[in-house]
Amino acid sequence: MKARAIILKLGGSAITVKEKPFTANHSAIENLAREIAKAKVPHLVLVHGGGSFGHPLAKKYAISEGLKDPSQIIGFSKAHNAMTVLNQLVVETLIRRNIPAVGVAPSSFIITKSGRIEKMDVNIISKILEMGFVPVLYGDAVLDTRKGFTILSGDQLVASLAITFDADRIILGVDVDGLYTDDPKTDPSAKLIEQSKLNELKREHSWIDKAKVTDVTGGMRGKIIELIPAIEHGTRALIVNGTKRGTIYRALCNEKVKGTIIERE
Ligand code: IP8
Repeated sequence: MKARAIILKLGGSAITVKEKPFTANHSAIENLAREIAKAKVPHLVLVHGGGSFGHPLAKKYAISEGLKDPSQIIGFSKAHNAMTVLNQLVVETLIRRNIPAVGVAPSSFIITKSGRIEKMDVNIISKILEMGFVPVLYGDAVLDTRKGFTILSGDQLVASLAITFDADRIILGVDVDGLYTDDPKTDPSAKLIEQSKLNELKREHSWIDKAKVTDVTGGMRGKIIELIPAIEHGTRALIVNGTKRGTIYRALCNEKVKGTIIERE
């Protein structure tokens, strides 16, 4: 039987130094590349976030709000370009580990409508996977049929790819151990939710159903909300700490690992 795809998202918080604009966390990228190389999983799709490359420019030029003023146009180019720089860094590090990585710009095959993916030409990604390459995509500044342009988050992209490729699992590598009952960075009594069925999660955490994707930008809650369509489709989501050594390797190999697993049933 053909192995189902695994979609691995390397969060911007795990691969860049968030508080320092345009600063990559080289040692973290090196570690991740080593673990990905060691795990050798077939049909792997990589997606990375923007971290301190894409986000400062996206914010400065209000790219998510769409084209409202001509002064934003150069900002779209800058935000997209910053992401290609980070992507190149990630791809080069993977290639050094002998992983046949191929960077693909989401803005070259995706168009959104009011911030949501409207058209996605996945033929190239299918062919890349079929040939045994590892496509490396990212959250990007993309064109939008209503707003002119916007920011497509890596999380929305991950869910959409998981559905398109009927992925076995999504692994989100972030800078905390998983989904907590509260923000563990500000609330030390927050507890890690280790395993959850989507319905239980929705029952216990009202923010999941009530919030609209657009109201919850970024943060763990925004990520979970983005993943819901893929989980409903039947893809398991695993949220782990991508900054802890060995975690991504174990998650890729389907070994037990500290984190949050969310599944349909
Ligand atoms: O870090 C956003 O991707 P994310 C990418 O996955 C840009 O939300 C360009 C800010």
